[in-house]
Amino acid sequence: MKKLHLIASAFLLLSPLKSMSQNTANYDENKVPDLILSDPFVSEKGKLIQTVSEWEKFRRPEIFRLFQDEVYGQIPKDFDKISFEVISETANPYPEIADLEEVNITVERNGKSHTMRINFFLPKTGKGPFPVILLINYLPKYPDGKLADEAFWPVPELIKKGFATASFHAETVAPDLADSFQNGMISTLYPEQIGQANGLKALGAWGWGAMRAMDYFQQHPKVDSKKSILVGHSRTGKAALWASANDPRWAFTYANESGCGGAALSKRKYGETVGAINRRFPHWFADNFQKYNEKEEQLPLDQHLLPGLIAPRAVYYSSAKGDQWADPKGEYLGIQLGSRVASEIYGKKAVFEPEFEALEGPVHLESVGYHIREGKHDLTWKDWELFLEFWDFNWKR
Ligand code: GTR
Repeated sequence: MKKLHLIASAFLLLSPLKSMSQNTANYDENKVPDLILSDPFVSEKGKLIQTVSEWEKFRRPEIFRLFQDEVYGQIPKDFDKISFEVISETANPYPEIADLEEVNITVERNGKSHTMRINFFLPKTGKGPFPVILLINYLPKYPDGKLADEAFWPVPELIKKGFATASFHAETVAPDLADSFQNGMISTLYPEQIGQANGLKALGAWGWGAMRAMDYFQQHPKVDSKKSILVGHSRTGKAALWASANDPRWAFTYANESGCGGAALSKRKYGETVGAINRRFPHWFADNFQKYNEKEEQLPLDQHLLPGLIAPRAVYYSSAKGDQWADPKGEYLGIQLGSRVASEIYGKKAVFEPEFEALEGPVHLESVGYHIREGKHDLTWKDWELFLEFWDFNWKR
């Protein structure tokens, strides 16, 4: 068994590893270093954190700042005006069961404006207000101009279960490309962020997009925005987690196979590493995150501290056995250790008991949950089904 140390902060130096591809990455548990992880319940000044007010006043802001400055970059909250326009551009693929609202959301700041688009389906049956699921989709938008069969997004199934559901494509907020990610809302609305070592990057921009969608839901008479779920797969799972850490309006956050820089512990260096992700996707994370390429042990935090930023709201992770690049065990440890804020500070019944290797099925607890399934990297109906069981368990309890 690997040793796991929890200390207030850790600065260890190990010999640098070369940049890794999926083929050359480490998949050997024996080569995973002993983990030295910061203790969520000891402040930077060494104070023991035991109560909700100590957590919310001292420790949570410290951890939030570390993620903001060292990992994801800022998500600016200010703007001058937001407006919504429902347009009709695309045929509704599900006219029998759902109404479609294609919504242009226009945000203005300092005399400039950016318009993003959400595609929003509401059940035809029932009066509402409906719980709402938002998926951040990173695949190129509107294949063939149709909204049916959008990847990862099982609209008819969700509608039949009584949810309203929306999606937006990352590129309507910020393109997913290293040389043009700033050409969306970043350069238009927040140009001062460009070049800052902790400035807004693509993951934060997509999270900002989710917040603007929430602005729309909050004023919508048919939406119960208190019953809201933010979902992301893989890169947008990372974005969803950071968005939810920034915006307490999300009741549930579901990150599927979000891997390195999302659910998984960076210090394990298993599968995708900080150096590998920063080199392939230099536009996703804060520039500061590059400091830890091949030096994960120098990170003053790890991803086990992320669920605590969302607590006591619900957070759910999932993995796939065939997705070793995302490090399923590291994802599990991220939520297992991260759930301690829900259980020890907020008193939720959220103690993750089983060891990863002994898991026999989904772990569905009060406000935190996890599953791992067979198969490869993907967001499948099986994932949605298990997540929705977790949702039912938590709302109906
Ligand atoms: C991979 C990347 C992962 C993950 C994935 C995805 O290439 O290495 O971190 O985000 O893409 O988004 O599908």
